[in-house]
Amino acid sequence: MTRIFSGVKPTGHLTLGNYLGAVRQWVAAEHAPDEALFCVVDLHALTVEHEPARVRRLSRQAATLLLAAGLDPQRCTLFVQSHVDEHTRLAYLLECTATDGELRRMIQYKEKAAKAQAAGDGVRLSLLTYPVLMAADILAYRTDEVPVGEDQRQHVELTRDLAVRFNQRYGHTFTVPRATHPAVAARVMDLQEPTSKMGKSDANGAGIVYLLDEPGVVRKKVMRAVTDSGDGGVVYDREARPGVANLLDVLAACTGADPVRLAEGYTGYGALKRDVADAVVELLRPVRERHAELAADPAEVDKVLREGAGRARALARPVVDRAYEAIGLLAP
Ligand code: AQP
Repeated sequence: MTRIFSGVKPTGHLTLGNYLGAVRQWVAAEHAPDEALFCVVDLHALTVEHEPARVRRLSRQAATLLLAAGLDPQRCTLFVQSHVDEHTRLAYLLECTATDGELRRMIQYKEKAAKAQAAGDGVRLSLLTYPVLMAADILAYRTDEVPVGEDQRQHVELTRDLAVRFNQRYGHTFTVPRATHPAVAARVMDLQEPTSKMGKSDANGAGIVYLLDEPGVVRKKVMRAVTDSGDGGVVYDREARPGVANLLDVLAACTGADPVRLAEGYTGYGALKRDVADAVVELLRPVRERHAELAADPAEVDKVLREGAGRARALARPVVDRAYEAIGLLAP
């Protein structure tokens, strides 16, 4: 049986990028005969400037949205990272396995550290070490597959390196996981800045479609999406025409069609944008509706998270205990 693990950071409201790049794969995975664990990785949200009450609110909202998107607590384990101490226990051992140099090479660290410095904020040490905590999240469950968007490729590579290194030094302890990405829309771009990823913590919401945006707001954002200059018509070219390629990718992901073939059906951007807006509104409609129902009963969501944490802890504890013993620590 394949074991699947993935997570989402409560750093903002979930976006279309999160949905197409990750969450939709998670929902599909729980219907396969696999064992799947999904996590609101709240500790990762503390690596940049944060407001405590907002992180708490967004954590419950993310869990509610994951349920609304179709995760079924009878088929998967849904929990909050900070509820399972094994993640931080294991992270320390992996910090003793990773090197400063390999963490400083992480693209997200470089980008976010530069952003924090530009804003006059200090760069939190946890921003540097967070990929190690992410490795612990994954390795604690002897995960086989990590369904993520393209932007997480480098972090999963690091996780693999750490698993291999730990196993070689201290004896076989961890499964070496692999990342999986959707065939299209593995990297949904910002509608206003189509050379940058659509990220939920970005300041300018105009280029970001949030899962809970009203249909009218979704339409406005899509219709105002930046397209590319040039009179080459509608063609799929990610390098030369990133804005149009992004819209085609989103439409392809919503309809199951091929983005290159889709481009052949359009002569102008207006019709393309209208179709993208319709498709996204329809894709998100059931998620918004279900979210409204679930959000009315937060105690039920909290119960799912509590039970999920119990199941997760039971899986992670023996793996982390084994790692403690393997690395040379005396059992209590
Ligand atoms: N634009 C995207 N396209 C495809 N997949 C995406 N993911 C995120 N953005 C896109 C995937 O969604 C999962 C959860 O993402 P996350 O919570 O780790 O990160 P985020 O939504 O991108 O939020 P932030 O705070 O803006 O973080 P940074 O800037 O650090 O990425 C992941 O599987 C991710 O790949």
